[in-house]
Amino acid sequence: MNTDHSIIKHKKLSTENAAFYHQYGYLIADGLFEASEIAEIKEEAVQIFRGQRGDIEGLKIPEGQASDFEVLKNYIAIHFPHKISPKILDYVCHAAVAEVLTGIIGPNVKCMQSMLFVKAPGKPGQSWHQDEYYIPTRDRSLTGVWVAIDDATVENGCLWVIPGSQKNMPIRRRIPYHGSEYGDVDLCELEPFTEKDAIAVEVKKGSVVFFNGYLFHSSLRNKTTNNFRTALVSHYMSAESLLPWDWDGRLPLKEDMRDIMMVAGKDPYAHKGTKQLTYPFLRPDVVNIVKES
Ligand SMILES: O=C(O)CCC(=O)C(=O)O
Repeated sequence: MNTDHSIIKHKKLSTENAAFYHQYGYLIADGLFEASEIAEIKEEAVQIFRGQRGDIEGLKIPEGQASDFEVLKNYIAIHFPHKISPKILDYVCHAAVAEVLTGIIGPNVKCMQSMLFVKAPGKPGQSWHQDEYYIPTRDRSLTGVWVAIDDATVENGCLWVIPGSQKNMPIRRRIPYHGSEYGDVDLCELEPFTEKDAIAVEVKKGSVVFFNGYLFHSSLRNKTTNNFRTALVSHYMSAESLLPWDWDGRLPLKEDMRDIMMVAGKDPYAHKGTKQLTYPFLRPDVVNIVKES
C-alpha cells in the first residue's frame, strides 16, 4: 500500500486523498484543529466530567479540590456530549471537518452521534468492529471522524485499522471475545483479513482520522499509568439517506431517526423536522450490545 496520499495536508482534501479514502477506507488530516481548539476541548472534557455541564447518570462529582487526573481517572468516554456542551456541538460541526466530509461523502452531510473519549490509564479499548453494525445507513455513507485531543500512541490505545477492509464488505458476524484488551464481549469476524493486516494510526493531537463505516477498526487498552487518550469522535453520513437507527435498541425502530444535525449543505428531509431523542451517557467498562448479525 502506498500511503503517500493517506495524509491531507494544509487542510485541503486533494483528488489523491479522496481516491486513497475510497480505496483504503481511511484518511488522516494533520493539524486540522488548531492548538487553541484542542486546548479548549480538553478543558471542556474536564468541565463535563466535573458535572459542570449538567448531571449525567453514574457521574461521580468530586468533593473538594480534586485534580483533573482524579476527576477523569474512572472514565472511558461520554457519549453524546454535544447534547450538554454547546462548545462540543460547535466542534462536531467544525468547518474544516465539514469541508473534508463533503469531499468524501457529498454536498449534504448530517451528524447523528458524538463521543468524547478520555480513555483513562488502564481503561479497555474497543474490539474489532464496523461502525455500520451499530449505526446503519441505507447508502453505506457512514463516516467516523476521530479528532485526537492528546497524542494517540500504541501505548495509550490509539486507533487500529485494516486498510481496504471496507471494500465490498458486508456487515460481519460477531463472535464472542474473552480477552482483556477490549471492553466488549464480542468482536467482528475479520476473515479474509487477520490482525496482521492491521496498522496503528498513531497521530499527534490536532490531527483528525476519517474512516468508512464498513472499515474494520479497533483500539487497545490504555497501558500507560498516567496518560489519557482524549479524542472527540463523531459519526456523519449523507443527508440524502434515511437513517434506520434504533440507537442499540433504546428507540423503536423507525425508517428515519431524526435526531440529527446538518453540518453541510441541505437536508432533503427538512420537512420532517428534527426531534431530540438521544441523551448523554457514560460509556461502561464492559459493552454488551446484542444485535442480530
Ligand atoms: O477511540 C476508540 O477507542 C474507538 C473508537 C471507535 O472505534 C469508533 O468510534 O468507532
